[in-house]
Amino acid sequence: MAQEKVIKKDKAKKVADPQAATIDLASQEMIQRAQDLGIETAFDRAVTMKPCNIGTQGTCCKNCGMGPCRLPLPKGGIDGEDDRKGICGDTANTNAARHFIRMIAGGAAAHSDHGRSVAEVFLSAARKETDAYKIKDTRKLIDVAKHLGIPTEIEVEGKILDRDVDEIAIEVGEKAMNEWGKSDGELLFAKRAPEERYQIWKKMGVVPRNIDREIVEIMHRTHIGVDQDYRNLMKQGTRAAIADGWGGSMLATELQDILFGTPYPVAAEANLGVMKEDMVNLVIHGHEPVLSEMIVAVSQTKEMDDYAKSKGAKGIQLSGICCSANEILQRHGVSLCGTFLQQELAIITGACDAMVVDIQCIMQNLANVAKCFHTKLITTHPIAKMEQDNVIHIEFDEHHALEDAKRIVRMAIDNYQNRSAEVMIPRQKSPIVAGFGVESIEYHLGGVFRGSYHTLNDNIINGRIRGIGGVVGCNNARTKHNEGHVQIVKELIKNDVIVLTTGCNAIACAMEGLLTPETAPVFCGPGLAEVCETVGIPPVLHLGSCVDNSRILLAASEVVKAGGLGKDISELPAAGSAPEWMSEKAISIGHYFVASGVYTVFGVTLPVSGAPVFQKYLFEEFEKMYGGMWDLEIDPIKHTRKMIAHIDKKRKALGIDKARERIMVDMAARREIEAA
Ligand code: XCC
Ligand code: SF4
Repeated sequence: MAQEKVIKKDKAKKVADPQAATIDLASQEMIQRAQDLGIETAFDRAVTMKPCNIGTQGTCCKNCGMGPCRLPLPKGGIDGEDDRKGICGDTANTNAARHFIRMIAGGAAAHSDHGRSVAEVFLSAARKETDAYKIKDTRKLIDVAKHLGIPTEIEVEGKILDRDVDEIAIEVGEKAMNEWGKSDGELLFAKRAPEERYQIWKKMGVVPRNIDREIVEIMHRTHIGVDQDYRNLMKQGTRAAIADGWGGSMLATELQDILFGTPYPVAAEANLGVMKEDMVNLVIHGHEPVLSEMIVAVSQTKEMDDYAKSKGAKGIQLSGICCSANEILQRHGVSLCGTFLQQELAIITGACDAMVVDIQCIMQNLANVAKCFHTKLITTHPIAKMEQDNVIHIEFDEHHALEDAKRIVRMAIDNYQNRSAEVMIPRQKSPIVAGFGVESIEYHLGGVFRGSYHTLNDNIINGRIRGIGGVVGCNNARTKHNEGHVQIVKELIKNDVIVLTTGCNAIACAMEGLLTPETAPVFCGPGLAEVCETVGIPPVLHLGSCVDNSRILLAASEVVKAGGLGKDISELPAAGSAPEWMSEKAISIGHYFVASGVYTVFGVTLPVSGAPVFQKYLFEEFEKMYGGMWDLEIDPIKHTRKMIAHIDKKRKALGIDKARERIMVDMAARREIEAA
């Protein structure tokens, strides 16, 4: 009887409907293939495993051994006083706020620890302890030195001379490292925000002291019996999120740029179709570009190319998943293999000879999928291993970086001949132009000599560009892969909102073909199309990985500095969005956007609905304090409408709403003339 039950259950095991799981044809094909081969993917598990209703509401506390204390919202809502309590007496607000800021801590820790690793490599490069890494962008080094309060000139016998670059680099490395744990002072980059913003943070008491401390303090304050006021909890959540966006993430971005080069526009391709049947496919996945930089360098050598040819392949095809992909795309034009939800699918092609992973967003199920093929799955980071016995660990160390990278590339090449299962690479791929950043936007919109944000500002003021949308974040298996990303971005550009993108949203846009200048006349409203066509940029600008959301903060600050659009980020006609978020990093990003004055809308879900008072605090009260606030909107069209309504509200406050009406009339009139 019992056995029968098991069999019945097994038979009834549901799998994902590929068409319902993703809008991407390549992914549909691979999900179907996985099912045909009896291989389970995240898409299948998402339909078989229901999310916990109480966790979804954000009101399940397990911060001590008396819990978990679950405080679901009653079916009919709260009638009268909300008397829900955990054993310790925590209210639903405390419960949800604790959970929310622990997510911020998790995300801020992930970004910042990544930044710390980069800073360590940076310092050893500056001290010349490694041959593999050298300071690449000295112009940016000088710029960042200034923000860290490091002198870049020196007076010798009454003359002002440039300081030695190596000396500056060492000091930048040391000063940067100090930002994680210094004993006094405050986060140095906080002053890179517009003065008004900095003063708001000062007034609210949320200027971070150092990066680590704000994260540790969250763990302390959410321990049983410490901070039990959701407002005070969120104050610390805010301080830690700022420490991420303007600290750990920003340092990661800046030091990576100095070390590996500041991105400038590059052409590449995106989607599983970038893999090649007759080449060695090495897929790089994760977030920290320290190792991937070396793999790119090594795999481009003649030695490795010859070696690949000696094994019968035509060469080595690198491609990337998640943000390691974005990093090497931005700096080297390496093509994108796919988003977070396509990681298993890359292996299911049967053509992935090796997948090398570092940290973050790496699904443990990769090991199970790799077992079904010849794929070598290689972990490389001391803090990110997998228990399965088919996983190979090659611990990466900056002191023998080139050797490690060579070992990995060789392993992929050696494995080329072991392909057994039939190879099936989807055909889909799209051309893209990526590699944007604070510097290249300035360059493109102004030219190298008169590079500035004035052109962008002018076009916002005159209404051709309605506003700026920062659309970022993950994929989430609980919602149709890429649907929200693509719909929201298309709707924004249709309404003349220029989009700055990072992370998996950028990859989704890339796959959809939105990252080319040619999309402007097809998808954009007339104003944005005109600007993009004149300047020759795509309407959706790929700014990089998730730590590179710091570029959006700095771009926004540059826009404020260029003038005419108010004195603070909160005055800009801009809005943020994470249509398909899932990681704790996204919560930290969302919150530092909010803390920086940006209205930020998330899709899918937000773990606050079980505590309506706390939710109202985030969605409404925050605007009064910081000018930015949270929102949740699952429907992509309504989601975009809300962003645009906010942008229009800001245009009106700036008194530039009329300009747009004029220009739209002008353009309509012009079109009529042209048509006549
Ligand atoms: Fe991960 Fe950065 Fe999210 Fe994509 S967007 S799923 S965090 S890879 Ni960062
Ligand atoms: Fe329950 Fe309070 Fe312990 Fe959380 S801290 S598990 S609410 S008793």
